[in-house]
Amino acid sequence: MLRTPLCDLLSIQYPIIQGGMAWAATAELAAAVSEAGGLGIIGGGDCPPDYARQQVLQAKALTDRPFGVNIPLFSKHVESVLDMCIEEGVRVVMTGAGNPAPHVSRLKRAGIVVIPVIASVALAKRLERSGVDALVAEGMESGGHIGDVGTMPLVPQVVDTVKVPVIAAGGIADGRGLVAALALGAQGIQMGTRFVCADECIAHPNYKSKIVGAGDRATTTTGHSLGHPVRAIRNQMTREFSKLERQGVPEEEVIRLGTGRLRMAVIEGDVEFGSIMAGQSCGLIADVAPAAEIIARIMSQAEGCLRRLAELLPAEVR
Ligand code: TUI
Repeated sequence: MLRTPLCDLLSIQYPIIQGGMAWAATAELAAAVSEAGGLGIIGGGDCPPDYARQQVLQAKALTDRPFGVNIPLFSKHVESVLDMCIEEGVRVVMTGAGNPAPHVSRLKRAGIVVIPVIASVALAKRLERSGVDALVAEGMESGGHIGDVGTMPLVPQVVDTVKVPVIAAGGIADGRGLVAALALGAQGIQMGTRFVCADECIAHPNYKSKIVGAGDRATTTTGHSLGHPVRAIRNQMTREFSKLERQGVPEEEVIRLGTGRLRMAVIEGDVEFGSIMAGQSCGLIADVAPAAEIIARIMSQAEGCLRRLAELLPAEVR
């Protein structure tokens, strides 16, 4: 079975990491992905440490395999959630939406594997110096908060810049995407949108249906005027947000419109006025399936894909 050195670093079977989506990536999803041989991640969002601890304890009760916690750095609770991860012996901490350098040495001293999600070569370089174990290079095809470089050019530039393993994210939802990521020099993939459509994900059925029904151009980006572009499936919410941004409405008002909208879509199932954060890979996703089946399909598709690619070589150099 296809393996990379990243699998040894993380003690996992397959080089597949689940994105730490706020609200959607609960202990149940993380444990299912880890049980299936990938690395499950609890999405910390901006939840307080007590809630995050309860999620970690629940994941521990559901699996003996390693799992991680993702903490977006704009959370008010970064310090206390990281303390909780240290106290509970969480194996992997991932970060997003900022520069985690000030936190790396504390996490490393506690024996935690630290894997920031980055969207630029500059931050990759800085974070390698701070001692991180690996990096997720996330292209702007991803859902949620994004950078401005696509996965195809970002991943090989990060791979050429750092020595630590690189994990590709953004636009990947199947085995072809895994093989493409490996071809770019990545040692694994992180997928968010694909795992929102796992049976074990608590996202509202309306949210999952929107992803399954989406085509190649279903997503759009908003938030450029705030310096925080976000990718989501086009709906009444994205249209209103874009309109306010075009009108140059004061920042506080645009932020007020955005607040709480992800929860509205994920938990309440309001897919008109809530924010349906999803990546461009939504066009590739045709069903809701158990996490284990998603992973098994991707691995078998990747192996078939690699075999077909090998056949492109003349027999004498294979
Ligand atoms: O973090 C993400 N994606 C996210 S976080 C999130 S939570 C949210 N909730 C409500 C509204 C908006 C967001 C949803 N999606 N991905 C990782 C990521 N990090 N993408 C881009 C970045 C990034 C961008 C700039 C990382 C660092 C950075 O620069 C920081 C610096 O100081 O250089």
